[in-house]
Amino acid sequence: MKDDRREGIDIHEEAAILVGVILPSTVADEGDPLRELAALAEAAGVQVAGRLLQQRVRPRGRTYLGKGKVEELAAMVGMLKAKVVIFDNDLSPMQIKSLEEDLACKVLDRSELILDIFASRAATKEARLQVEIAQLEYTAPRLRAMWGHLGQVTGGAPIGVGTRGPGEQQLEIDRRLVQRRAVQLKRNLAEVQARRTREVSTRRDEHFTVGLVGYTNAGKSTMFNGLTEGGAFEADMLFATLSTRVGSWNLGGGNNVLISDTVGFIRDLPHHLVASFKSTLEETVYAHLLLMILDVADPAAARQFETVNRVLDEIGAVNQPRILILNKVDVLRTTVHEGRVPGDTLDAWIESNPDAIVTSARDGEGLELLTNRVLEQMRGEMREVVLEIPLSEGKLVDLVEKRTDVIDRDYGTSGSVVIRTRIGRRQLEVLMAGGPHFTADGLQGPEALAHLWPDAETFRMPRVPPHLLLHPE
Ligand SMILES: Nc1nc2c(ncn2[C@@H]2O[C@H](COP(=O)(O)OP(=O)(O)OP(=O)(O)O)[C@@H](O)[C@H]2O)c(=O)[nH]1
Ligand SMILES: [Mg+2]
Repeated sequence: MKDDRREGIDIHEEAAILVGVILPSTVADEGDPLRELAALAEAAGVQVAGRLLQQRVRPRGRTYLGKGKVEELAAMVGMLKAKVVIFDNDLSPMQIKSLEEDLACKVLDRSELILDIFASRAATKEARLQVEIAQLEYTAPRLRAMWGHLGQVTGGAPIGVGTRGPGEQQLEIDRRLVQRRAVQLKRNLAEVQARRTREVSTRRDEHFTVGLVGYTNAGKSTMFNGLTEGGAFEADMLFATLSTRVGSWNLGGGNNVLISDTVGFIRDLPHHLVASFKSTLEETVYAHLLLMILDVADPAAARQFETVNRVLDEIGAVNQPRILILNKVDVLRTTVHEGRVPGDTLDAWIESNPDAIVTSARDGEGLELLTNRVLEQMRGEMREVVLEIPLSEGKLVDLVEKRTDVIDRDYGTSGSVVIRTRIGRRQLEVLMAGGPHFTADGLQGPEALAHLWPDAETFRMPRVPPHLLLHPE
């Protein structure tokens, strides 16, 4: 039999067999357990030729699958002329090696597939660096033999999944080269990121920033385009967006905010990828407000919601208010999923999240409501306040003049300016985040906020309707 084990392979256009091992701990998508893997495979450009599922109490050590199933799979590979087998489960290096021997074809796991999609989509220098580092770190320790073309190690091209080749004896040298390469890439990335961090923090200081977050394919880019001048790539495939785009969103009445569209989340995102993409997500972490977009028509919406929350926790985006957006409501209206009445689903989400906004980013439905809500959020509840700001804080004075409704001002002789203005709670919060440079009604920082807005509404986190909970408390 011809040996199709990975040797500088390219998985695009290849016939693939998808394999899922369902363990007791597996929280499968409703309906088809391999639905998301199939969508990922499609996004990677693979032709899905067959599927294989097995239920097991625990994975079999050597091959993950049971012995009989491996034989069945080998027969499928031959019959369907498959070139690659893709597992929904994460495999150890040994398991990949054993499976490739038994099946005589390439074997990838879910994380590698995701990395491959990222590698083929990465368009900016930063994204390319991030993906390559993640690939080096995820792939390197699992190599039975490193890719043959060492040129890539120093060449700088992203190393595609499956570019592992033969050369067992090269392993040690390769490992060292990989490490050196990773160090070098991280240094380059650190430079790019330092610049980005400065940009992000400047934007945050000077504007109200809104971050779009959500599961991949939820409609973030479509929403972004609907709210701004557009320009974001939207497509019905997973991970259409890989880098962050920032646009100006006019809320009316001369109020503009900056809104960012970024990479989507997915369950079990390879650990290294999360780490590498931290800076892409920085825009999100530091946004003043998050718009959490949910494809409410997706049968796996509850699980996707939980994933998004988990990733937000992981990257430390936990302090800002979030508005839940129930998107693709047009789909809910026109389809009936597996006997569930769609209206009930929407009602349940709204009941659990009375502040949620129902939208169809595609049709523009709900965007006006969303715009008004964000305007309210941006300003916060308004109060008339007397601010005393040292004249040395020119930038701060400038911001107050530009963004609040100034009633009068007095450039006294004390070295500070006294401004009476109408200002929203959130606006004052943002100004105070810059440091204890001024007083509001004679008070500083949290004291001023507590004094001016004694019963400010605390923010309610969005939540999954109880009956849709996957892990009920
Ligand atoms: N029917 C319907 N389709 C929508 C809606 N919003 C987005 N879509 C479609 O859903 C698909 C994904 O939309 P995107 O905006 O690319 O999704 P995304 O969240 O940016 O996805 P990634 O960039 O892959 O994370 C596209 O085919 C959109 O046309 C909606 O409200 N209704
Ligand atoms: Mg997108």
